[in-house]
Amino acid sequence: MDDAMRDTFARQGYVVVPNVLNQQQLDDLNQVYDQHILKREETLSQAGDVQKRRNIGERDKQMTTDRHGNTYMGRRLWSKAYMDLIDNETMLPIVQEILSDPEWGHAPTHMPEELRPLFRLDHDNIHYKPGRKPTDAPDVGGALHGGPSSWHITCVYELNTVEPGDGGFGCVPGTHKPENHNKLLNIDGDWKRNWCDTEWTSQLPNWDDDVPVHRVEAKAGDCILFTEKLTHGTIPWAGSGERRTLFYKYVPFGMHHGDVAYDTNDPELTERQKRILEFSPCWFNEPREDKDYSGNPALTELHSLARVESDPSVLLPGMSRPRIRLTDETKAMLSAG
Ligand SMILES: O=C(O)CCC(=O)C(=O)O
Repeated sequence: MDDAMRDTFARQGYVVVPNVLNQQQLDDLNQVYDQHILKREETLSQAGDVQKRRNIGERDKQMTTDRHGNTYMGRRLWSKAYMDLIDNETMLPIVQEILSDPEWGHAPTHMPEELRPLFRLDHDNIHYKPGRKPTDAPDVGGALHGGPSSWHITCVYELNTVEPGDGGFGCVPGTHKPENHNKLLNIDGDWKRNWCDTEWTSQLPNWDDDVPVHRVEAKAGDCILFTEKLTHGTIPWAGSGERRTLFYKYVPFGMHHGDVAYDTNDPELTERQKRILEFSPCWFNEPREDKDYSGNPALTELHSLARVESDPSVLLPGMSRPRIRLTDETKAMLSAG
């Protein structure tokens, strides 16, 4: 990451990294994408459902076990080109820098230095929208979400160019910092749903001009990198072309988030890709209580240096530390030393 990019990311909470994918990579990714769209459209038209077109690519079940004895299942769009996105050569060092240096507020400060480079791909998402026709039903987009205490970051790969006014990724730059996020919290009304003026949605009339919304445009092959500390959402799609977007969401070592588990035994994966897909062997936070980890007790093992809070003294100006999700019982145990 050069200094200009680093400054932009620190100020806005996102940055567009241009020309990350070349034409060959785009063609290979789009070819697999095409097959899934065809499959999806067939299923939806048989079901008479023309609305549910946002997420494509159900997870195939692929049960497998890693060297720590954790079991995994689930993969979506999958080919050599998709595997290579796991550790894309342009994005990998940037992701590593942001997830391993506690000054950005993703990695807890008490994580030992040697573990910091070992970030993980937590899950991926795929957003698709067909080119819009005048007869299509209104598109309402998605609510704003994300906040300063999050600890994951996302690489958003655009497989088609997003033109001005098309929609897609939108955000409120600067709201990864509590000072700006609080300006949103102080807006009267449902600001999470009424954040953007489009043909089908309106921004609240009392929106705070200090926190303007960005509609982020990008060329096919660009990558929008954003921190999930940033308040962001989906702007309704008005483009005449298709929206084809991939989201790769990474967490620091030992930080549970969504915990989608990938097939780490695929022989086509490189050692580095397998490492990035594998669960951490011990943790600095605990999994969500709504998930069942009884089959994977290793995924609940706390690192011996786990603490209740990350030290805020190392943070870049205005940045927020990650929330360490722990049960009250664990907090009490750690606090008692
Ligand atoms: O680009 C978009 O549609 C927004 C995606 C989003 O909200 C997310 O990945 O959490």
